[in-house]
Amino acid sequence: MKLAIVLSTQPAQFNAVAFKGDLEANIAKIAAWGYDGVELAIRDPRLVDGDALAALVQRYDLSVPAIGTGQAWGEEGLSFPDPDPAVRQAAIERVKSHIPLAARFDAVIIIGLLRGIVKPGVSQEQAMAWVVEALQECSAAAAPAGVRLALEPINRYETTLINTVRQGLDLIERVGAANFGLLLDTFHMNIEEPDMEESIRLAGDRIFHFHVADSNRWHPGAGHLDFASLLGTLFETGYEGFVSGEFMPEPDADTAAQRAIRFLRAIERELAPHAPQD
Ligand code: LER
Ligand code: MN
Repeated sequence: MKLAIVLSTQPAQFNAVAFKGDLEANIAKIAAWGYDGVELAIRDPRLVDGDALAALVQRYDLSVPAIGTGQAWGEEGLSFPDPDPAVRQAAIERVKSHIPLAARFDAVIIIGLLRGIVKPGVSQEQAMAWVVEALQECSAAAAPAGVRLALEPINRYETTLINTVRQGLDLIERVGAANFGLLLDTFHMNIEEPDMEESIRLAGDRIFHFHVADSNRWHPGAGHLDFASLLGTLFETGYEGFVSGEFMPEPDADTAAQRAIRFLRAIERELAPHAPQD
C-alpha cells in the first residue's frame, strides 16, 4: 500500500491538514516515518518554486500523488459556480495553472471545495451547469499533459454540490472526459454514504485518489471506521494509487502521522496478499 499524507506548502486555515509550516523539516519527518509520498496542498502554484520542490521531494525519495486546490476557495473565495463570471474564470485559470506541476509529479489535481457551493440567487441547475462547463474546460486542458482531475464528494456541512459518490458519478457522465474521476474520502463517505463499501465498488475504476481519516476526522485508528474492510474493498476494485492521510493534527501532527502509518501498515499486513505491496 502506497501511503501519503497531506502537507501544505504554505500556512493555511484548513484544519484537517496536519502539516503546515517548515516544508523541508516536515518532508524529512514524513519520509523518516516511512511514508511513500506527500500530497501537496497548494493555494497558488505561482507561490511555489517547482524546481526547488521537485528537488526536495526527490532528496527524500517521496512521490507527490496529488495536489490539493481547496485553499483557493478557503483563502481567496474562488469557485466554479460563483455568480461573478470573473471569479468563475479565475477559478478555472487557477486549476489550469496547476497542470505543469501536476504533470511533473504525475499528480492528480484535486477538485475539492473549489467546486464551490450554490450561492444565493443562483439555482442548483445553473450552479451545476457552471461546474460541468468548468470541469470540461479544465479536463480538456489537462489531457494533453496526461494529467487527471479528481472531484471529491464532500459532506453536506461543507458544500451544497456533490455530496455523494452517486452524484459524483452522475457528474462524471455529464463532464464526459476520460481524465476526470473521483477522490473518495472516508470522513465524508461516513457521513453521506449508506454503505461505504458499496459506494467504493460503485466508483470502481473511477477512483483516482483516496483520502483516509477516521469517523471523528482524527487519524485512522482513532475512531470507529473499519479500515480493513474499506481498504480491502478499495484494493478489490484494482485501485493501485495512493492512500493519503488527511486528518486533524490531534493530539498533535507528529503523533497523528506516526499513529496513522503504524495503524495502516498493520492493516496492510492483515490484508496481504490482496493489497498492492510497495
Ligand atoms: C479536502 O480534501 C476535504 O476533504 C474537504 O473536507 C476540505 O474541507
Ligand atoms: Mn478530503
